[in-house]
Amino acid sequence: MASDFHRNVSIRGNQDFSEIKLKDPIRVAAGALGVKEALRHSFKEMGVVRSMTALLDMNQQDGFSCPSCAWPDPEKPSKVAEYCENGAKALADEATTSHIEADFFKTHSVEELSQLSDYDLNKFGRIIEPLVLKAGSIHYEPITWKDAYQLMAQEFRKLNSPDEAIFYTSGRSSNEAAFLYGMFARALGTNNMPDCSNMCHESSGVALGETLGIGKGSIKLEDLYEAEVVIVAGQNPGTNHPRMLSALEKCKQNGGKVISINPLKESGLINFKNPQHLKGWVSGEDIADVHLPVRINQDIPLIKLILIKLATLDAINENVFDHKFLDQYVDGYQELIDDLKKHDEKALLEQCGVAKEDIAIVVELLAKKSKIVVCWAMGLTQHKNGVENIREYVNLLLLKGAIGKPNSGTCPVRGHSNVQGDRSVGIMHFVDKELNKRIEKYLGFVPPSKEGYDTVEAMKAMHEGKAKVFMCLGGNFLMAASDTEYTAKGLENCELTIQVSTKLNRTHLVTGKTALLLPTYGRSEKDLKNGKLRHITVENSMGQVRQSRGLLKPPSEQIKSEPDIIAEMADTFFEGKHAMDWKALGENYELIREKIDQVAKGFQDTEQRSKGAGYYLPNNVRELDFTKLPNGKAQLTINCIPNHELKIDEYMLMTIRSHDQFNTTIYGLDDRYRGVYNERRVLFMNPEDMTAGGFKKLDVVDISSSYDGKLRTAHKFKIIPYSIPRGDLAAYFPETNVLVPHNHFADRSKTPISKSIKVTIVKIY
Ligand SMILES: Nc1nc2c(c(=O)[nH]1)N[C@H]1C(S)=C(S)[C@@H](COP(=O)(O)OP(=O)(O)OC[C@H]3O[C@@H](n4cnc5c(=O)[nH]c(N)nc54)[C@H](O)[C@@H]3O)O[C@H]1N2
Ligand SMILES: Nc1nc2c(c(=O)[nH]1)N[C@H]1C(S)=C(S)[C@@H](COP(=O)(O)OP(=O)(O)OC[C@H]3O[C@@H](n4cnc5c(=O)[nH]c(N)nc54)[C@H](O)[C@@H]3O)O[C@H]1N2
Ligand SMILES: [Mo]
Repeated sequence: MASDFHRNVSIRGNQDFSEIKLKDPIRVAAGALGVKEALRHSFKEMGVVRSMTALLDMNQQDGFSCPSCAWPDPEKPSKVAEYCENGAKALADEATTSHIEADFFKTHSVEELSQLSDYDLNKFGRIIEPLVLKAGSIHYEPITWKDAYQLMAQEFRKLNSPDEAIFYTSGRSSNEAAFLYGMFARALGTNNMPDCSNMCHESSGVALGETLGIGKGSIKLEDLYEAEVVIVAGQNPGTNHPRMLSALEKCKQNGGKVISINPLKESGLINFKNPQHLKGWVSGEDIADVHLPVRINQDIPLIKLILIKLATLDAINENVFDHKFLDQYVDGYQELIDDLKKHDEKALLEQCGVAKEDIAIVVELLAKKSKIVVCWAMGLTQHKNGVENIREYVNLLLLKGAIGKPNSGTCPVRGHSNVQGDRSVGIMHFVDKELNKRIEKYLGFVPPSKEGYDTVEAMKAMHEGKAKVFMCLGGNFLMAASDTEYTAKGLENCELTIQVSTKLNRTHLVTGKTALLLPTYGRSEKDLKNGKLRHITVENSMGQVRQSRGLLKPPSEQIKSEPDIIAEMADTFFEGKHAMDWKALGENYELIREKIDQVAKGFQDTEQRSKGAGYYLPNNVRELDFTKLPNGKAQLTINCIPNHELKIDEYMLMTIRSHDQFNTTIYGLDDRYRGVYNERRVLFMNPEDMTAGGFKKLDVVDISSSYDGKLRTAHKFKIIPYSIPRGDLAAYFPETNVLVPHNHFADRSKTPISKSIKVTIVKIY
């Protein structure tokens, strides 16, 4: 019977080792090799003509916005292509000429496909027609769009409460798609809108909201050019945001200094050749002037120590901190200074693991300079104290008066290319009362006022059988979320899972009883409707909204745009009886943008203003307006020192990205910046720890975590000696997500603890 039918699908796929090769890490990021790699990948996936057409259009003002990261484009675009190796790879991955043909799933069952690795799954190419995996079947089969919409409507109608439906969003969707999607969830009656941001920069949003009154960064791209000091903490720009290196290079040419704070000496920060101009081809130079190899999750003791030393200098010479700024704009100065006095400098030094001499260099730099920017990413957010980490860096900026002024401020470097825009137009699990009022006024329905599930709660609800329908607008929830086994059970508990996707991934194989796989356009593709070329809008990491217009021919006529799919789904469900005219919105994005202007905060005349370089959304920090915060001031905060209490045989593991992946999409098996080729299941370990623990290079080990008495194991990883602080380990995400307990996450932001997992390792052979 279908009800007790269970598909025998694997959450791991193939775990055989390939022929690993180790070389010295390539320390020079980007440069000619980066360009060569980008072109090699593009030509292979897309062919020469399609590649060159697309690459030259990417990130130009009337072209399309890069589908890779959210780093902004320069105000004056360069004549040469404004792309990086990874942007080119992301593009090649989406615009690949490989397609999954109609009879592919007839011959390949989901059970069989799940035995393959994520890398192999991605290689099959684009999904080009809507597919259904019926209850009791192990083969996807084609379904008409009309029947797919009917099936969804039917399942939504069967729910006992709208809260049995969950709507996940990955961060690649356009503002238009995300807006319709978020409003559909609300019109159905739920705020169950987990998104990838919950696993990513949610800690930044919470920390910045509490201290500065807006959950976004405060700087514009140009601010970096003449900053005196840029701190890059917990971020690997050479791999994940390569275009940022050009901005750091400009900063250095203007005399600025760059400080890297990271357990690893990441390539790019250490050495960089700019492929955009001639000089870069010849001279590779270190971007970071100082590198502080902090131990994993010990940024708070490090920054506290720096603050204590600055406070000592300030007591002698009153212009180290900006007292005028502190008096006028900041709350909590005396409390913070009093708290700093309670800490023992020696203990802090020991805890952070950084050399005294290096800290002295940084203190001297910071004491003298006032135009300071802090950039960060997952190295700060994905810890139990992720919110506190960021607040501690904000303390530094506020004490120096480096907030809301030119060339100073906060720069949380976003991940997905439109993750910030999605939140701005209404993808959120929490309730924004002002937004709800505007929805009621301008969209004509009453949205729910009960908080919905975030990612962690969504996993739990599915696991406990409280959710019946799980829809994903992009992404790969199974592999991106923590605790893979736990999450898989949750997905399998659902009656219907719906994936709006471009490429095949494991969340398409480990599904609800019935599953829909709905193909959609990539960012680079032409969105033609009734002969008219449509464009979408996106918001970059610095709050700038601009248009994006694809130019490549989509791989099949059966593919639909995300707004089309959502609008048709809504129209079928409501049968035309809803205050919103879903059909009209799906056809005409200008109407969606009108609604966004009315409903989403800060959007105004988007149709016109998003042209060309686009426009900035309002940002109170840039105006030095803290009226929404207690006492109308920015907030200094007191943050506790993280205490991990590692047992004698325990290490601290961070799960990071290789140079050849975009999140769960694995482009290749090499990480040339870390010198590892042809293998991803590797564990980076300090050579002294290896000796102390009796491990040798390429020993194969199982890695286990044990939280709340539950043992979780990631099998078979090869040990690689690497320059990493003692006691710390690093391995790649998503292979190690099985180790991250679903119920351990950052306080208040609920971001999983993917960067500080306590583990033990056991040698297998
Ligand atoms: N090519 C490519 N580009 C991407 C992505 C991709 O997968 N591939 N992903 C996109 C997304 S969604 C995101 S969110 C970003 C992610 O961008 P990053 O945050 O740069 O990505 P991670 O690999 O997770 O790297 C985290 C960095 O933090 C350091 N780190 C870990 N723990 C700590 C700590 O406790 N303190 C400090 N100071 N540092 C620490 C690690 O050594 C590593 O250098 O990149 C985006 N861009
Ligand atoms: N252990 C550990 N876990 C992590 C992290 C970590 O550092 N460590 N990082 C976390 C972070 S920062 C993030 S952001 C999440 C990422 O989580 P997700 O956003 O859920 O994952 P992605 O791998 O980016 O999703 C890739 C899939 O998106 C689909 N796709 C690609 N482009 C499009 C498009 O244009 N439209 C649609 N509809 N679909 C598209 C493709 O089918 C592809 O397979 O993972 C998180 N998980
Ligand atoms: Mo992310």
